[in-house]
Amino acid sequence: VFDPDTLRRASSAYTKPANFHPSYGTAGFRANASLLPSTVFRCGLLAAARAILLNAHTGLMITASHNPVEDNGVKMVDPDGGMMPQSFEAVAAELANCDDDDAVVAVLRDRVLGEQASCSSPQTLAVLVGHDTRPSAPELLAAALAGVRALNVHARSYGCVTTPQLHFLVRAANQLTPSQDGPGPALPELQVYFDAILGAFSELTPPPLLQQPADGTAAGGSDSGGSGSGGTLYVDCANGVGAEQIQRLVPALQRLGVELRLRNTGDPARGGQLNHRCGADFVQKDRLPPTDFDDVPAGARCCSVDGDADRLVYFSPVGGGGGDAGTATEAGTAAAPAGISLLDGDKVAMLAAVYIGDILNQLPSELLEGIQVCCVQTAYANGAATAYLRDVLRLPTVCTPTGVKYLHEAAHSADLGIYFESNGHGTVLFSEQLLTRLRAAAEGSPAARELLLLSGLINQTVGDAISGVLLVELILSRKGWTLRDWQALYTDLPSRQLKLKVADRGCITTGDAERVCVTPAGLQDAIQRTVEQFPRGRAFARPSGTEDAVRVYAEADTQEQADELARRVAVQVY
Ligand code: NG1
Ligand code: ZN
Repeated sequence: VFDPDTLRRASSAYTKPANFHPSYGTAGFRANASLLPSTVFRCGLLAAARAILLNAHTGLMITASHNPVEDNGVKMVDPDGGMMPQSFEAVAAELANCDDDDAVVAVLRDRVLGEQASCSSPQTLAVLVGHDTRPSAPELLAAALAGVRALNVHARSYGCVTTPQLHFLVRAANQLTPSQDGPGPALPELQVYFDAILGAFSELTPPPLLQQPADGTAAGGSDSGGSGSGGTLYVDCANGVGAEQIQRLVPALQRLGVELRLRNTGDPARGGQLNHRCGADFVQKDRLPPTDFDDVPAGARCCSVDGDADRLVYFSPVGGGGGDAGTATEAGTAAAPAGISLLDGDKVAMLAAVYIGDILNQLPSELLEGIQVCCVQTAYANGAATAYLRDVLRLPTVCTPTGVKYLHEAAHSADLGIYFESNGHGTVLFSEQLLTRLRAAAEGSPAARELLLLSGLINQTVGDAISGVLLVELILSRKGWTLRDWQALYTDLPSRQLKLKVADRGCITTGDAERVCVTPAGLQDAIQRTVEQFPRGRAFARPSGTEDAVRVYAEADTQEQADELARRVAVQVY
């Protein structure tokens, strides 16, 4: 498996820039793309090594998600489709930081492969690789493939796919029975992803309506009408990988009478740039409609995904053309003064929780014996969402630090774990114990069948905007809700986020799931004293794990107060 000379030769084509010191953060390795070829090559080595160590297929996704187009990144995927365990992050960083080829060989042999270095390489293992639409993708893909092949492991590129699709494929690959045909290992095609997700969706939805409106407009271009289902859904694809993939949902959504209109699809003729004034991160943080939405009427049902389509938020444009702007604001987003009425990841989580709650209430009680349901949030969850969970839904709630790996792990420890970051990244996880019970009960209980099908519709490996759109549309249709009805579940407290450039973000360390500052001494006391002056005030500051910045979050009774609280905390941080 391990030939030092081959490895050294391959590595010599990918020299690490001298002053570059990558670390594996919440988003994997991420940096300006020009710095990354050596890092991605070494991740190729590492993914191949992990495949050998675990005797299973692994994956690599090349993307910088919602970050600017000139950045890129790489994230490792484990055989179950989940993220690489945190215990492996230090050695990943060590490998990425090696200054020369000899060090790369040594770290890989001694720190990663160990005894396996002397075994022969199995011919049946593969590393599955995907990438987003960034111009740097081809060069970094070549680096990843070279890394995998340097360890004599099969490398399979799936081209431009969403991050959740790649995670799904890695899991699916490990569930296939190995075949002896052909030169390489048997691997799934992308179609298995659509077969699974759309298959579950079509079983959950009635057959297509016999009388579709001929021009697709009869159900109304706006969500402001009384009927919750059908109508037009405008999708902001962030000029990223989502555009091509979401197009494939068109026939499925027609089953609900929903017509998709895709915007920011990366069409060169329209000149839009990846994540630039568009995409889920922009919409959620700036609370503005994305570019390419000028003609979308106020009150229309819209959603936005990020560059690699693992985040999803919904929104309605407010104001401008009149429409039901006033009502939308009244219904819930005092935090969105002009521009949009936002339904963020918290709202998606609550919608899922309400619907799943409805189903759980219909299940035979013995099926739920000993079954634990929980909802996982971070400090960024709006206080009103947390209160709604606690007081109305009465669901156990867990707060974890920012970063999907923490939320995922917490959700995984329940039988049914609902987790979403406010920025729209999340999913619903089902335990094997619950699935086994649901399978056994499905024939006699429509509710058990429904929940079982939901587990097939919802990506079980990571948050997935594609499966998220289907889930939200299904629930709105089932409940006959408009965005206004959904928004009215609870009223968000006005909030404000700030991003501060500071000399050394490392000065700030936090505790209690990032809700309090531990260092520097005195900062937390100062924040606390300030917060106490604001009715319903809450605020925290934490170093970003993905950018060289400190983030401040504040919420309070009114937008002016939330802005003022954020500003005062920012002064204390500087
Ligand atoms: P940082 O930069 O650590 O705040 C951001 C998001 C996270 C998560 C990661 C990974 C916010 C406030 N933070 O992390 O939720 O999505 O990126 O992509 O949105
Ligand atoms: Zn993303």
